[in-house]
Amino acid sequence: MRRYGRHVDWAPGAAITIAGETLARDDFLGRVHDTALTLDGAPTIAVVAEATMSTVVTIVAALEAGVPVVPLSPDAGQREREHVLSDSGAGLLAEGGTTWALPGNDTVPRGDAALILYTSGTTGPPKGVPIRPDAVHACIAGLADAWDWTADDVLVHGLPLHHVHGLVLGVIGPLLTGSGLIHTGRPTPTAYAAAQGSLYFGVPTVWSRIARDVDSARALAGARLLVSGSAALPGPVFDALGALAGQAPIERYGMTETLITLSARADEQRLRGSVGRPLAGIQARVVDDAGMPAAVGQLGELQATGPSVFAGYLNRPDATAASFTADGWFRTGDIATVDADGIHRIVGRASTDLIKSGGYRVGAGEVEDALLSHPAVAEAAVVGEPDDDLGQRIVAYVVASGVQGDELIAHVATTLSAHKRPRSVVFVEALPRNAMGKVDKARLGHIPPSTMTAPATNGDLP
Ligand code: MCA
Ligand code: AMP
Repeated sequence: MRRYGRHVDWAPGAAITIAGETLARDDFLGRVHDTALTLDGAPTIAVVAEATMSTVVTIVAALEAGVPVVPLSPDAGQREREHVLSDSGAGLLAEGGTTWALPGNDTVPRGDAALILYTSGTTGPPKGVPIRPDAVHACIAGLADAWDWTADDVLVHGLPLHHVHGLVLGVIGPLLTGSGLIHTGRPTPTAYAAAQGSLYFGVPTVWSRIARDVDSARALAGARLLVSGSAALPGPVFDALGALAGQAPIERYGMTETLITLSARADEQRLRGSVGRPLAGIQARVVDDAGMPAAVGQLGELQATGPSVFAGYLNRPDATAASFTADGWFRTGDIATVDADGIHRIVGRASTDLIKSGGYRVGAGEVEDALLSHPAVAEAAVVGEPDDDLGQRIVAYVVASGVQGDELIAHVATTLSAHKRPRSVVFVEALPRNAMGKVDKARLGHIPPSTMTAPATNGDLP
């Protein structure tokens, strides 16, 4: 271990490549160290998380300097960006190699988080999740143990850098384990195939696109371990990769709030649909509706506790209180089973208002609010419908007049972010409601649309 700064020991190791730019490990850490010196004592820094070397250096340097980092989605619209900047109290903003002070915020005292990541709930704007440095270390140590992840590995992925998957696992992971990193810029099948690494990360959409691209899938035959996470890996994709790449991916499960809690192990048999066991230091339990441990094989809510679980949302004591049980376990909201061998399966989510599309968590309420902010929209209800490529596609049912579907899709993309945009808009005369007047989302999709639907060119899959 070589010590840089006061806060982190980065491991020596192999080169770092970000979207085509490569630096030897020492050169990378040297640049990080120089930048960290300029950030000493700085307030919380928001970083527009483009997949570029200079952005990665800035993020890692802030971590080294002990300055909390708020990664911003590069495609965040104005409303989302303003919310994240004001809610986090970031005093600096780094974008495209330039860093400037955010007036009004630069004197806000910073907390002790390494990262503040924003994640969606069922309603309202995204919530800030402060992630402690020791939580990051515990998570990577647990994954290194489960996956035999060492400095001999070269990790390949092309995931976005404003979430746990791409940033904590995908960038900080290599810097703590010593493995090399090739970030492919975008997670395309051909880029994954060309990289020829030993360890690969992807969301199910990425794995399913690779499985459909036979040559790229076959090119992964030399890899040591393929890992899937962020959403459920479809069984046919698991099977196809097993046949084409000679190995199926292992699955691991986690949340922004908890980091990774469960994973299949590299040295165990690969089981379709299983997310394995708790990582070292993590405890998990499946609890029935009465709050009692569910019997083996029975459905219940997955709850977790351990060193990588967060302590509470930023500025949201109400949401924090609702997320923990009386005995201090985090309520994931995911429905799971555990078998007699301690192997977990994720079966679904308790709320239909949290959508997973392409591995991104999107709150239905957030998209509905964005749609309602358009003057032509009177009512809106948003659901996730099954999709072969994205897992779930965001579909909006709206009561509106004088507007086309593509305009509403663009409105959401520019207000929130592109991945939160509905892939299609269905215009209806009225939303189905129950006796209490609440929208009955179970009946959406079964109501006759009115004459207008969004044209298929706006993100509709064939
Ligand atoms: C299209 N675009 C638009 C519009 N339509 N932009 C503005 N307005 C519009 N109307 C643009 C987009 O900006 C983008 O541009 C391009 O079209 C395609 O965008 P998108 O549809 O998002 O791409 P996709 O191909 O469908 O994306 C699939 C994906 C992506 C690559 C798999 O969903 C993805 O990266 N997912 C990863 C999510 C993830 O990492 N989740 C981790 C969180 P451009 O090409 O310029 O971008 S979960 C987590 O962290 C936990 C702990 C866990 O378990 O891992
Ligand atoms: P996020 O907070 O964006 O990190 O999303 C966390 C959510 O992703 C979890 O609550 C799960 O619903 C989902 N998730 C992550 N990994 C898996 C997995 N391997 N299988 C099924 N769902 C997953």
